[in-house]
Amino acid sequence: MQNMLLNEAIEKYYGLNREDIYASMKMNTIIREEMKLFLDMDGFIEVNPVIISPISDPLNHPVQDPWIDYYGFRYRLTKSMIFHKQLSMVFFDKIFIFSPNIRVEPLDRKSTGRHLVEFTQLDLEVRNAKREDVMEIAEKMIEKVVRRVMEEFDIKFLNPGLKVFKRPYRKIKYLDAKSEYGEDFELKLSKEMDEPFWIIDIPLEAREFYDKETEPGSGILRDMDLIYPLGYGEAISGGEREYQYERILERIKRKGQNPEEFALLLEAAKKGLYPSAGFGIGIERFVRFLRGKEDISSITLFPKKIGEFTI
Ligand code: ASN
Repeated sequence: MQNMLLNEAIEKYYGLNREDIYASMKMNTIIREEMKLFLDMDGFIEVNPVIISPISDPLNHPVQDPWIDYYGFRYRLTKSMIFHKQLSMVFFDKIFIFSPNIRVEPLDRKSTGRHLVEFTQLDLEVRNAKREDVMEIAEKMIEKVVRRVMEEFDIKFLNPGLKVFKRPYRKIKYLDAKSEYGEDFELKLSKEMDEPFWIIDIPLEAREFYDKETEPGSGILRDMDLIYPLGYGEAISGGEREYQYERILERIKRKGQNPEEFALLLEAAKKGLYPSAGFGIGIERFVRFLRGKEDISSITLFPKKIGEFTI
């Protein structure tokens, strides 16, 4: 069985269109290059990715939590470097990482076109920053990437709707969008718009415990998602962070999570974490959007597709 699947996977690999996969990987290279240039110029330090650790992002939806036996300890594979970003603020005031993430997503996400089990996000964090500061960074960085890509690429490799988007992007409150468009507001709005837009003030139940509440008990967070237009969906998620021990503990409990699982973060918070804000932007999703492709696995060399045996 395994051999049969492996043969199939190899057939598929050799069947890839050379010109097409080259364009995607070139796009991926340019995105990283421009992001790095932009962030270097803005005083950011690139730090190393963490692949395994006793602690990782719990996420807000049911995702398997794969782990390895690390000399008898349970080390998780990174789902996002959120906690390492917060910890890094002890030494740095602006950091970024090209961070490989593993998320064994539920099967019902198989047909979204924008989920890969293995992907890379450009994850960044800024000490003492507000949500609006990092939103501005995101918009400027995206503009730089789009300009370069439009210069460099033959139109046939680009999304026909691609242009330099007007800044600042529109901001829509989560609850307003939901009451106007219903549960499926994100996709509906994404299909309707031809410019990227922000969803802000996401309520607590729709997010992880680490994004900061506007004020204790408000139930609304100082966070945001960036949504691509033309139906491409979520690009970025991020926000300001809870950094005080009591607040983090309270938020973990409110989520019904086990504080012991986050002992490492809680211990650090007792010693003192800094306030910070940051976000992550998926590189493969950015390639998919810029290239105007339906399926994210078509722009990745060794895609790990949900529920599929791949190399
Ligand atoms: N990178 C995201 C953030 O900074 C977290 C995530 O990927 N879930 O908020």
